[in-house]
Amino acid sequence: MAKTNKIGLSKSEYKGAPTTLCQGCGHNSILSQIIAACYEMDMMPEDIVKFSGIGCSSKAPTYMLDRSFGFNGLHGRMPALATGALIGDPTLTGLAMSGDGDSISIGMGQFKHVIRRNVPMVYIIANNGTYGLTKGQLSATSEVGLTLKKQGTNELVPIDVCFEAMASNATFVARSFAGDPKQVKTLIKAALHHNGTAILDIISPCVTFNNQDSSVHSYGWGREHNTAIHDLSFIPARDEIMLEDFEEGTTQNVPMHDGSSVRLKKLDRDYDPTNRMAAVQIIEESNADNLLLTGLIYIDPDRPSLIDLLNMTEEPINRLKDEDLRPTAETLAEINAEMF
Ligand SMILES: Cc1ncc(C[n+]2csc(CCOP(=O)(O)OP(=O)(O)O)c2C)c(N)n1
Ligand code: SF4
Ligand SMILES: [Mg+2]
Repeated sequence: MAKTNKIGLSKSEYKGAPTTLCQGCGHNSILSQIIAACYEMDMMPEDIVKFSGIGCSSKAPTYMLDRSFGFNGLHGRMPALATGALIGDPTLTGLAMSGDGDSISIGMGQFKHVIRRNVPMVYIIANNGTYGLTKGQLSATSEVGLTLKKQGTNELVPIDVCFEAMASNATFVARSFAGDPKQVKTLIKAALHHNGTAILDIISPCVTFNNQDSSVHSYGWGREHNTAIHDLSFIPARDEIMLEDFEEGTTQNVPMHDGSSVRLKKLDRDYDPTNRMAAVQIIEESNADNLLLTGLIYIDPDRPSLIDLLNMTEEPINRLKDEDLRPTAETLAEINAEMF
């Protein structure tokens, strides 16, 4: 008998079709952590809706959660369809997977606006600094000096995913590395409980087109330069936090809107992820110091999401019947009268 979680599902019930991504691709490792997080958090797959655009990263949702809803949209246009779908049914948990090309090149406008609206969804950017699916062109996150077989050397300054998210007033910004599965899983768990857009920039090496040790999106560089800001754990609402578990002065507990919390244990630096200025500064500093700084960079658990602001009906609008939606003749007459 396979082991099951609290809702009686085995881990294999969170899987999808067999992957067609290259062996060793960072995206495969992110998929395994999403599957593990949803299983461990006892999530019902049918309560999740997956979104993606175009790219190897955007193909990836096919290889997980095959009992969940899913929508594979146009290149770079996933945030708009996710916004519409989640307004249609805000009871679903939105889980988006995209790439640096999909979100930061062609989809940059959509990326910034979904963040500004704080649409409640997990938004993973599997960032490999290249267009993997179309065979290795430079992307908007490729570093200056990166030389790829197909395009030669990049001379343009890269766009930093986390910095752009901060500039758009994101309420959850984290960076991780596909080579650090434990941290990836913890951040996914926290992101799934955030009431707003949770941006996860995960460095996810493309082993076929951009994995030379000198590349900042390679396994070699990541392992060499990965520096965690803190040690993270996620505590679901059902697991009461025992105060005596806290070593005073060395841990910080960030409560989330649903009663769960993120617990941060200090490592080398004294860093508070609820401080916006500190977040902007740490992103800039880590780039200047050539570090892959990973962890929860910023969180604001209190800002209302788009769904909170829209004052939605109790019943999701995709389940309302015609008679609930159609105004009566008297109401229409009143509206018309107000206009003259
Ligand atoms: C409108 C449009 N332009 C260009 C393409 C070609 N195209 C397909 S995937 C892709 C880049 C994907 O890169 P990324 O999002 O980084 O995904 P990866 O494959 O690296 O995971 C491009 C340019 C397309 N499908 N549609
Ligand atoms: S081409 Fe690159 S990004 Fe695409 S599946 Fe292969 S390793 Fe992954
Ligand atoms: Mg890419």
